[in-house]
Amino acid sequence: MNVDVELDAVPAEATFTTVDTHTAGEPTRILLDGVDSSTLAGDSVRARRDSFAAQYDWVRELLMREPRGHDDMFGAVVVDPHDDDADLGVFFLDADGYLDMCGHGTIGVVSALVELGELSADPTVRVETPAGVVEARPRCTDEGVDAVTLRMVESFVYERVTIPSPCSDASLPVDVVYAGNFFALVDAAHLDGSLETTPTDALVEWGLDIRDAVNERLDVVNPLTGDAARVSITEIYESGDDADRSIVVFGDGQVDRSPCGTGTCAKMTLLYETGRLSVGDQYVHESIIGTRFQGRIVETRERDGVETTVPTITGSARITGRHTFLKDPRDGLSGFSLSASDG
Ligand code: PYC
Repeated sequence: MNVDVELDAVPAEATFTTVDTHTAGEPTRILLDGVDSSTLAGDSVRARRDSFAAQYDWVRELLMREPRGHDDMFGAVVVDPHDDDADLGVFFLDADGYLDMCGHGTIGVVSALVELGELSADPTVRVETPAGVVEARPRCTDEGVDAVTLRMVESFVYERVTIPSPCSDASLPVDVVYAGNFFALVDAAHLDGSLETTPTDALVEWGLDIRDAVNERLDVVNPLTGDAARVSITEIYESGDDADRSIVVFGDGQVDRSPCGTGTCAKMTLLYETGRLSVGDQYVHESIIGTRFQGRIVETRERDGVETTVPTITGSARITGRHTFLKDPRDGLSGFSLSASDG
């Protein structure tokens, strides 16, 4: 998404309140206060996200990037939902931009808000996201929220394309799958080396090259909404005995430390479509740091000629801190990255 920020719209002084969580190792900095949500126009959380991006992209840069964040920081903004049936609205941001849906972030938001007493731990909490409404079921103990199960948006296999391999002269098959975001899914067996032995930097470079190559070849249009889209995430996966494993690369080279909620759904949908996972089967997905989500396909549907799955994922988040972030009027640095292509 291209965002034009009017620099003179950035106030000299500002204060923001966040609660920070990690879900299976991946951070979510949740903005609770500091942006007047009545200025976020639009008749959906997606439109409110776009309104935020047009007016407050500097807030994303301030909170996600250095010196308050870092290149792999991830965040969420809690807003009023538009959907009458939803309990809250949430959209997602990172050091580079915005994603339509995020599983680890939704688990973080629901866990934190319930533990802070800002959301009642009803059996089902309906969360409106830019990709649609997802249902969250927090599992509570005396100590707080132990885990959250999300019933995610419908997922489908979009297309299979072949691109040049980023690391050899061979060609590389890529499955493009929608699960709230469009993914490029690649079997690590088709690349040089395994996830364990290949340096993370190389996997990140390949992930970005693969995403670029797929976006060059495909004009993606979501068949369920008619919206034009881009592949935003690459997932390089390998199979294991008791869990499948993957590395998930997005943004300007961010690596998800969690097994990626939407990525777990994309992988399950691909396995279902190729007959390797059945409705109801338990699926275990492991991240690049060894943390896990459990998943399941609970339903399949046919909509407008598209075969879709309804996946669920379960994971745990913990609060890591509560912050009051300041923008001091003497501070000329409002959020920078050493590696971001736009500075
Ligand atoms: O959990 O869906 C997810 C996600 C997307 C990007 C980072 N995490």
